[in-house]
Amino acid sequence: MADELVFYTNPRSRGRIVSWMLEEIGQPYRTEVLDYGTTMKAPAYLAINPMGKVPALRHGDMVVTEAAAICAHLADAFPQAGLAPPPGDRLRGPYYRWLFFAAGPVEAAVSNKAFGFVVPPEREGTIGYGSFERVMNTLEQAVSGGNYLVGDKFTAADVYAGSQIGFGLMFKTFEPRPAFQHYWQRISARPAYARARALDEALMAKQ
Ligand SMILES: N[C@@H](CCC(=O)N[C@@H](CS)C(=O)NCC(=O)O)C(=O)O
Repeated sequence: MADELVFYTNPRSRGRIVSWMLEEIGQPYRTEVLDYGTTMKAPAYLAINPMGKVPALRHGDMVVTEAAAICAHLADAFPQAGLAPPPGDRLRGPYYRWLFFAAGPVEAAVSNKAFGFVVPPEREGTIGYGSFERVMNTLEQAVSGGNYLVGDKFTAADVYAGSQIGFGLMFKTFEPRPAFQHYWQRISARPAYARARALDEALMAKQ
């Protein structure tokens, strides 16, 4: 099938972000579970993602890796789901802004803090995220303006950035600020999130 969607994942991974996005899109897809250290590093999968990491998506003859890129691709490939402002729309800029902010500065700042890497204050002007505090403050402001990150509609930016916030609150790598908690409660109440979670829990039960 030319446009088949194949989702490569492990239920204990960032693949959960893509599970949620796929459920929001509502198109049929096939899931292939990869195991850490074995099938994830086998030649067959390295041909799909040389990083040997999940998630990855095959859409027809095209491969997309990186959870944020997969979310953005799916939103554009299935515009009927209404998960991205169309190109040319004035909200397309802010949509890119929060997707990239979450995949770049947020991911880096949170990972570095979790692993104890400290950026010397005099180098904050050089490192892309500045400081963990500045990233938290900026994201807090972004989720405080309305129900969603972009305009008044839920988008793929909420799936991706919201997942970072949800994981962060769960693993305590994010500060439990009320704005993050309220935003996460709001977006994780979506039926597609519940469906994705149930699918991932079922995959975990099989492991
Ligand atoms: N930047 C990638 C990160 C993917 C990633 O690090 N995945 C982890 C699981 S959450 C993984 O596959 N680790 C296996 C390994 O590196 O061996 C994305 O956002 O999709």
